[in-house]
Amino acid sequence: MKKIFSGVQPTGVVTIGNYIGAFRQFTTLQDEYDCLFCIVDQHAITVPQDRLKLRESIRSLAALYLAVGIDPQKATLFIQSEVPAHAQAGWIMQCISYIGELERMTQFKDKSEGKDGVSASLLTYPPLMAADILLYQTDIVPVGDDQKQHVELTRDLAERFNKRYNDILTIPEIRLPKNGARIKSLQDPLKKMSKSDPNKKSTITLLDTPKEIEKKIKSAVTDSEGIVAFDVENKPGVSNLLIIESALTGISIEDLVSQYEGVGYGDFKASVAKSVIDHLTPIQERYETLLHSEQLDDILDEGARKANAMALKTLKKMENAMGLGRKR
Ligand code: ATP
Ligand code: LTN
Repeated sequence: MKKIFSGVQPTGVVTIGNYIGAFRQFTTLQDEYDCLFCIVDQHAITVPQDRLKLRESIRSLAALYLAVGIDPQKATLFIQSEVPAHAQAGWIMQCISYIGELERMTQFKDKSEGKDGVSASLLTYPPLMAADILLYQTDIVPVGDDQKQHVELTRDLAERFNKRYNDILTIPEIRLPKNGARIKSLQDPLKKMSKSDPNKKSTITLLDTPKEIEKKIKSAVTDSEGIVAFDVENKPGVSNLLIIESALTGISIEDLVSQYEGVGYGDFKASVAKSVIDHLTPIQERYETLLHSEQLDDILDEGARKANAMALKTLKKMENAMGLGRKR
């Protein structure tokens, strides 16, 4: 079976952007592939995090993975910091990365531009992500559009390693969702929806109440035309809402647009909100049961055990090829 690896940062509650762009694919992929899903807490600390909130986010994210339908019998769910090989292989990947290529990453530029005291880890984030992926000899990485550059760098680093040392690492492919690879902020539809956005009105999280969802969609930025049509360039706000509704209901954008003929923005938004609420309600019910269960800890323990065994195999091969330590 081909291998899939993907990671999500525990940096706040998962948004419908994360869900549509990444999470949702995970549940269908687990039937066909050997899947590993990782809570990448070491990536989260590249920017300062509150200790208690980070702990809470890790647990919440684990429960959400399961609530959306990840089945621990089929997929391995684990926490990055519980598998030390990630940091070890991350260091090796840093050693074969060039500063220039890391400085060219748009995520680094976005997160560091104009800021004082930028951590070194914000720059070396992609080599750690490469390690995450390469340790499991991953074939496919399902992510949203914003991660394309990082997966391309991972491929370059794997090829570089294989050429320089030994043909050890599998070169992974990226898999983008057909629909909704980049859901936009509700307040600025030119920016991506991001779970760490300080403006809570910009995002809908998987744990928002129906009231919150209605309110946020009602205040979503649109335009003054008053016609529901799909035109990403000229009507980014309306188009974003159409993409969200289409992704959650499975109804095509064309069909939605014809349904909304002659309908004003007020009713359009109410209907989008209803679709979002209907989709999220069963997920939220499952989440509440899982969050405080012992079962959640058992699943994470077993996930870490399996991931450790797999990751160590590749790490040893890499260290041997490079001459690190003693031969094992
Ligand atoms: P942060 O705000 O902390 O950077 P994020 O919202 O960008 O977080 P990540 O944890 O970095 O989320 O990403 C988790 C997954 O969700 C990744 O596969 C990423 O590509 C995808 N993703 C993130 N934002 C969006 C979005 N707006 N639309 C579609 N997919 C997204
Ligand atoms: N960088 C990703 C999170 C991430 C990831 C990974 C995704 C870390 N390691 C490995 C896929 C595979 C992000 O910010 N979305």
